[in-house]
Amino acid sequence: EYGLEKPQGYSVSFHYNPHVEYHHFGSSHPMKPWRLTLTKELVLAYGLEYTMDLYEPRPASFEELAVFHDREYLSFLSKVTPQNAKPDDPCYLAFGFGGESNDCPVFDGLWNYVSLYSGASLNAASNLLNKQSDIAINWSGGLHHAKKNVASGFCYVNDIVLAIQALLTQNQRVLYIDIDVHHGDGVEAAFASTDRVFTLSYHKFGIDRHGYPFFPGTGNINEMGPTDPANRGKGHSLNIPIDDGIDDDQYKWLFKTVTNAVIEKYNPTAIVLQSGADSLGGDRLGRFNLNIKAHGFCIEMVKSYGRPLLLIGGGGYTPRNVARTWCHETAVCVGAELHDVLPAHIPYIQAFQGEENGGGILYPDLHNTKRHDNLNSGEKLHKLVQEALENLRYLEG
Ligand code: VJV
Ligand code: CA
Ligand code: ZN
Repeated sequence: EYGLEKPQGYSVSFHYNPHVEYHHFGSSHPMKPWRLTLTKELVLAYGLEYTMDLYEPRPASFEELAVFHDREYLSFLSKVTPQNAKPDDPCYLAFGFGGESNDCPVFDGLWNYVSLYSGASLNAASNLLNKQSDIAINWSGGLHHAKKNVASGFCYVNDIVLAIQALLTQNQRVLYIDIDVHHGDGVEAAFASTDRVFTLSYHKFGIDRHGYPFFPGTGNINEMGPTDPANRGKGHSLNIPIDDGIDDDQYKWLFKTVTNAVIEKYNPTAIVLQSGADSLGGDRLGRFNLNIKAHGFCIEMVKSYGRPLLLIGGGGYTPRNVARTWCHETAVCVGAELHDVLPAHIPYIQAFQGEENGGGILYPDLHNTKRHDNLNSGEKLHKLVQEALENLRYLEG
């Protein structure tokens, strides 16, 4: 009815527990789990549920999370509530809570929230392991900043690390690719001492006019993981620092050139792709100028390698465009083309209507909705690609 084609031979699974959407970080906090409701409604309105296997995963257990995280940290996470939290407790700050930015607030149901999104990533990984799916999707995951004993940048538990650890039980080499506008520092740090995971992150990097680095402040081109030759993880990270306002053609060229080279050289047996939607134009926290189809191009390209693929969410702070993008990328996975005019019967349709909300269509022009000047010259990008390819030489033993 909406122009769906037959799936092109890929078995796709969708892992989602709707309880995750009812959690609130606080009224003006940019992270809004409600964007997952909007995403799900678009996916259903286009009939994409008939083209995939749907799973409603159980929450991850304490023991499952302890495969990566420290028990003391998890025990704190499982007990803290807005009522019993003591912001002056030294362990509160040490675990990444409070602080002046309040990036990681304590909210009602926090433990339930982290167990739900992590359970979905673990469920998706096990579907790839037992070959039930070629592509497994969890839009509620992708919380790439969490460390083993510290919450950071809206992330409390690192579902990506947990999923990669699961994939490593049957895969010799896992490639992690991160197109969130922020550096995937937590995943990079977790696998800094192994050559069995290669991490590749594209992100905004630089210092603003007030002297503050763009969060988290790491991920320059020369950061390739440990340099100590005794460390097995040497040269197994690649960071692509990008400036404000990058456009569709530049990003697609950059992504294609560098990602192709990494895949050819590292030859992974499974790929995990974090598809943070804060790299879109008009994102509340982002700085890039990408349109939905340019973002989706990255998924299309990675899919074309035909390796087991775990596709997960991440950032994305303009909910209507997060939903559009992840719906489009779900369609890319199953090989469907979607009609630009949104189906009329979508719940929350008003979130997509009106000039400022994208005029009731799936692919509005997001270019320069936030007027970030493009600070990436062709010359700078060519030099960046050249350096990235040079860094890849460290992969040869
Ligand atoms: O930039 C930061 C940390 C500071 C910000 C400035 N203060 C003064 C000091 C600390 C350095 N944090 C970032 C975190 C971004 C996390 C991105 C997560 C992901 O997309 O990569 C993956 C899910 C940041 N940027 C914007 C904010 N924090 C922000 C936090 C808020 C807020 C508004 C903006 C927290 C609470 C409220 N508003 C109410
Ligand atoms: Ca990134
Ligand atoms: Zn982000």
